[in-house]
Order: sequence, then C-alpha cells, then structure tokens
Amino acid sequence: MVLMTVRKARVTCPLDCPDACSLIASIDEESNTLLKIEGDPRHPITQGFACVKTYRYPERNHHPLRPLYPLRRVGKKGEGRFERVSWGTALDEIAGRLRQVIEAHGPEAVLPYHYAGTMGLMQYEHSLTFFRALGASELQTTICATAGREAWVRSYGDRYGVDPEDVPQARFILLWGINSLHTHTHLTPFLKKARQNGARIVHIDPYENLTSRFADEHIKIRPGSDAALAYGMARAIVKAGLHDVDYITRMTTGFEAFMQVAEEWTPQRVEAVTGVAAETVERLALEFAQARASLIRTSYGLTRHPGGASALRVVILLPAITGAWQYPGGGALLTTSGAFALNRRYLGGAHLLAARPTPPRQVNMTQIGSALTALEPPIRALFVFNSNPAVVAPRSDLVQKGLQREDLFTVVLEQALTETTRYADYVLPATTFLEHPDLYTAYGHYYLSWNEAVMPPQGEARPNTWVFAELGRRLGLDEPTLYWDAETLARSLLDTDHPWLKGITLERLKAEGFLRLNIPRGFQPFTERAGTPSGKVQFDPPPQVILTEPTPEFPLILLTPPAKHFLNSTYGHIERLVQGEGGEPTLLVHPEDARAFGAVDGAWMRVRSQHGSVVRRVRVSEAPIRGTVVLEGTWWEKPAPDGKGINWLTGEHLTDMGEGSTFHSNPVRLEALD
Ligand SMILES: Nc1nc2c(c(=O)[nH]1)N[C@H]1C(S)=C(S)[C@@H](COP(=O)(O)OP(=O)(O)OC[C@H]3O[C@@H](n4cnc5c(=O)[nH]c(N)nc54)[C@H](O)[C@@H]3O)O[C@H]1N2
Ligand SMILES: Nc1nc2c(c(=O)[nH]1)N[C@H]1C(S)=C(S)[C@@H](COP(=O)(O)OP(=O)(O)OC[C@H]3O[C@@H](n4cnc5c(=O)[nH]c(N)nc54)[C@H](O)[C@@H]3O)O[C@H]1N2
Ligand SMILES: [Mo]
Repeated sequence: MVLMTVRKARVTCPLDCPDACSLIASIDEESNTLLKIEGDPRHPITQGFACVKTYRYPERNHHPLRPLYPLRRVGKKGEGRFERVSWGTALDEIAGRLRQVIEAHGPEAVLPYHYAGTMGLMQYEHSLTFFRALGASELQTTICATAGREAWVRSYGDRYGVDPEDVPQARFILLWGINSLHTHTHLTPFLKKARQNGARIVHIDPYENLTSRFADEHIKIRPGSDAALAYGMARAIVKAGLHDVDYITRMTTGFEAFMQVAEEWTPQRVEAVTGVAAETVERLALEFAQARASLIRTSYGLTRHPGGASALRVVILLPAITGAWQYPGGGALLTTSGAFALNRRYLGGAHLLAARPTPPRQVNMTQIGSALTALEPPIRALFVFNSNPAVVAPRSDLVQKGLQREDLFTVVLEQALTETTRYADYVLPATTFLEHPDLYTAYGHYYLSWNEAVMPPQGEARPNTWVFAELGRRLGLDEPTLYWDAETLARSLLDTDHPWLKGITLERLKAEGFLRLNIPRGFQPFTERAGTPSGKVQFDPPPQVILTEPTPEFPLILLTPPAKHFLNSTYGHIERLVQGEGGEPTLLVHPEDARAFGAVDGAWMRVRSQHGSVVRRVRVSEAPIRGTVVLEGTWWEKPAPDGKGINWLTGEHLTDMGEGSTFHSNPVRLEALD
C-alpha cells in the first residue's frame, strides 16, 4: 500500500474570470501531486463550489503536455521539436541573443506578448518590469477589455458598479451580452436568490445558450445592434414619464443631447434594426423603469463589435435615466476592478514608463499578426508569456506566418505545450498558481487575496519573474524593482492611504487568505458623485449607433463566444473537458440559413471569411438569430477537423473606442466541401 500524506491548502484561482474563486487544493506531499481542487465554503462568492473546468486542474497540473525543463528548438519553426537544455544554457543563450538584437536594432525591436493567463499581479503585470527596464516596445493589451473600459470610464469614470452581493435585492435583472452561466458561474446563486425575492431575469443575446435557458425570458438581438435597442428603451422610458428628473438633474450631464438621438429610435425602427419586436422594446423599457431596483449585469460580449464601446455606453446609461442606482441592487455592473485602489506606482515598472520623456513604440496586441509580418522596423525578439497568440489572436494566418519568420527570435514561457510553443526558439517551463506566491484582485467581486506557493514546482518550472530577473542580471540591468519578490511587491501595492484598503496588510491576507475591500455594505455608487472629470454621470457626447453589417459576399455574422468547459484556450488540451464540449468544435446554424447554404445537420462544411476558411461540423439549430452563426470556445487547433482554429476567420478591425478586439463581428459564408 502506498502511503499518502495529503495536505489541504487554500488558494485563489488565477484564471481570467470574474469569479476569482477561493479554492481548496488537496496535495499529496509525498509525490508532490495535486489530487483535488474544490470550492472554498468560506468565500462569500465561491460558496463552496468550483466550476466544471477548474475541478480538472489536477489533470492540467500534471498533464503530459506540461513542459518540465527548458527546451531549445531543434526542428523547423512550427514543428515543435525540441531538446532539453539546462536553465544556465537557456538563459545565457537567450541573454546573448537579446544583447545582439538590442545592439543591432535598439530595444524597441523587442516585444513582450502577454495577457492574463494568470491574473496574479506579480506574474501577470510585474513580469513587464524587465521589458520596461530594457525600453522594449509596449504591448497595448486590447484583446479583451479596453472597449468596455473606455465605455465605462467615459460614462461613470470609476470602474466599479453594483456589489454582486447586492444582486439578490434587485427586482429586475437584465443579463445583457453576457453568458454568465458559462463565464461567471458564481453569479448564479445570487441570481437565484433575486428570483426567489421576486425578480424577473431577462437575457439579451443573439443566440440561445445556457444563460438564456436559465433566464425567465430571452430576447434575441442582431449582433452589434444593442445601441439601437437601448436608445429605443430610453425613448420609451421618457415617453412614459418614468425617468428620474431629480437624479438626472443632480447627477448627470448631457441628457438632452442624448435624448435627441434617442428620439429617432422609435420602436418600429428599433425592430427593423435589432430584430426585437416593437412591443417587446416598449414592454422591456417599462418593466425596467417600473421595477426601480433594476440591474444590468453586462460584460464584454456586446463590445466585440466595430461600434461595441458606444453600444455599451447606451446600455449602461439606462440606470442613470431611471435613477436605478439609488435602489439596493439597482444600477449596472461591468467590472469591479477599479475598486482595487492599490499603489501601482512600481507595478511592472510603471515608474519607468512615467519617467520617459517619450513613450516607447506601441503595438496593439489585437493586430499582432500585422505587427509580426509588416511592422517597420521589424520586431526581432518576441517573448510570449501568460498567453497563446497562435490561437487566441485574430488573423491566425498572419500570426502563424509571423511566428514562422526565421529572423524572429521567440521565447515562450508556458505551462503547456500550446500551439504557440511550436514556433518557439526556447520554451521555458512556467510554474502554476500552486507553485508561486501572488496577490490577486478580482473583476467580479470585491475580495483581494493572497496565495502562498502551496507545493514545489513540477520538474524545473520557474515563475516568469524569476526568468526575467535572471535575464536582467545577465544583461546588467540595475532596476531594483526587477528583483523584487512577490511579498515586496505586495507590500508596495498595499502601501496606500485609500480608505478601501485601510487595515489590509500582507500579514492579514496571509492569515485569512482573502479580505473584502472596505467597501461599506449597501454601497450605492454614482448616487453622490462619479469619477468623470465633471463629477457627474456623462451622457455626453451621445454615443453613436454603429452597426455590425454582413456583406453580400459574406452574409452571416460569426460569433465566437466562450465555451463552458474551457477558459479561453487554457484547458483546451484536457481530454475530459474537450469531450465535455462534444469532442470537436461545432457551428450553430439557423435552419433558414442552413437551407440557404445547403447545410445539413451533422455534416462538415467550409466556413469562409475574407481572411481564410476552416472546416466545421454544422449543428442546425433554432438557437442563433437568423443571419448569425455561432462557434463556442477558443479551441486548441488539433481537435478541429482541419487542424485550424476559429481565429483563421477573424479580423484585426478595432472597436470605436479603446482600440479593442471585434471577435463577434466577422462576416462569413458557408460552402460545401469539394
Ligand atoms: N467558461 C468560460 N468562462 C470564461 C471564459 C471562457 O473562455 N470560458 N473567458 C473569460 C474571459 S477572458 C472573459 S473576457 C469573460 C467573457 O465573458 P462574456 O462577456 O460573458 O463573454 P463574451 O465573449 O464577451 O460574450 C458574452 C455573450 O455576448 C453575446 N454577444 C455577442 N455579440 C453580442 C451583441 O452584439 N449583443 C449582445 N447583446 N450580445 C452579444 C455572445 O453571444 C455571448 O453569449 O469570460 C471569462 N470567463
Ligand atoms: N475567436 C475568439 N478569440 C478570442 C476570444 C473570443 O471570445 N473569441 N476571447 C478573447 C479574450 S476575451 C481573451 S482574454 C483572450 C485570452 O487569450 P490568452 O490570454 O492567450 O488566454 P489563454 O488562451 O487562456 O492562454 C493563457 C496561457 O497562459 C499560460 N499561463 C498561465 N499562467 C501562466 C504563468 O504563470 N506563466 C506563464 N508563462 N504562462 C502562464 C497558460 O498555460 C495558457 O496557455 O483571447 C481572446 N481570443
Ligand atoms: Mo477576456
């Protein structure tokens, strides 16, 4: 019999998800194996359950595709053939190449490509210190949230909203452009409580999904047309005299100009543009206004369009028309991240950027394909960490062509041998959240948390910041913050007078694991002031209505929203989760569109956009609104019948504000396989 010495440890899930769960890890110390992950019953948001995917983290932590040693390329780029080398060799050689690139072409020939594979402030943001100390090109991190951020900041200034713990007090809830049962599962218990308390829940989304089925009503909307619906609702609310004149006068600017635009959006015109029946528009508006404590829980779905930021602005301004912010549970919520008022002065070398007379070259990550293939002067050294650009970025054709460049030196720090690692000159094995300490904020609640390293690394895995400190030493960089450990960073971040962080120390975080920010219970933001320059909620300038339009050649709009069993491409190699998603990516096609394109349920078809084509199995379904096809999940490329990911179809066009990604706005057509 094998003796097991099982220890339980509390950790925070590091993944890019609003829930930032508190988890209980069971670890066999004898064999250094993660046996089990469960939800922490003590955490008010996690409430004792983990999501379907994170229960599988043990398989991910010990997966055969986890790199355990530094690897150096032996085959061609894209082949993924490597040999094991020592850390010393890898670091010396990488530092040598970097020195050559910088001497010949200057530091802006170096680019870090990174996102939120971990949300830990040390491994996510502080990893950038090295690049800022070098003077490398800056990556504009636009792939997810910048359009939403811009929309919120221009309207409300402060990036927070209704406390999720107050959701049960809401009397009417619009889940607008969010598939929360996939992407924010820990909201569900709060929604259920609200419903028990009498709230009605309405989902607004172009296709019927798990959240639509949970809601009391699903309103199917044409993708990219939400601004029209929200303006139509604003018009109907004011026509019925249900707007809050006192709130509008006291707390907002620009209402009249906004209403002039709204005036043009008659219910009939809204119906023609959005596909939502005129009487539904009016009914929804009245219901929203009459409930008073009405909540709009939105997310990034409706922002991933050419007019996405403007559309989100019209939507989130509805509670300012009815004064819903003044009622418990009423208002809107996109993100809570602005409430974490940490001292970010030294985070990721922010002070180094601030001290520069001119900012370094900026590269928009949504356009990394173009950047790697067309930017002048070219990027010559690329460091990828916390991200999987070969699969998650638009224009996979350009991204993979760029990564294939023989004159591009590429280092990938990873926990899994992703498709991106196939193009690396060096793959460096990264630790997971169980193996390094870090500080975590959240974007779906108000709890700050601290993780200890609860188990030793697998193999020779090392944290990102360890790698960058080692390279910094080899390059003679003397920036002290580059060499900080996670505790020093955490103390610096907590060193602030902000009342919401008063009394929150690293010692307390270590003792308790997570702490609620000092945000008073029943806090009602935007009832006294907003964080905008005027101190008011800003209706001005009135948002434009910019629609997502198909073309005669590509008459269907492709949506590519998150799958339940994956977290972006993280977990895409976990067999049981792949099976949970049906084993291969499938395309939902409305029966009338199927007829028009000769698509047969269960058969493969070619899906083509102006950028490329992929082969997918078709599922004929009433779920999507007509004219829209849906493929859930950013899958790894391998399970697809043609070995190509969905981003072979998506474009680099940007949002109206925030220069963000537009993943849900791509015109496509279906073709029979030859
Ligand atoms: N299980 C799971 N959870 C995740 C993720 C994951 O991949 N899997 N990803 C995480 C990340 S990084 C993020 S950013 C969040 C994203 O979480 P969400 O914001 O919920 O996801 P989105 O892709 O933005 O899409 C949300 C919904 O918007 C709909 N939508 C698309 N276009 C429109 C439109 O024009 N109007 C309206 N009204 N709806 C539209 C889509 O059909 C989809 O159902 O989720 C996080 N959580
Ligand atoms: N078509 C389409 N494309 C999309 C989306 C969509 O809805 N549709 N969603 C977009 C969105 S919202 C986002 S946020 C992006 C997300 O795209 P990415 O940020 O690339 O997220 P993941 O695909 O989860 O890849 C994260 C990688 O980071 C690695 N990682 C995790 N922790 C660490 C660490 O500590 N160190 C290192 N070195 N590596 C680590 C993981 O192993 C994983 O391979 O994708 C975008 N792409
Ligand atoms: Mo995201």
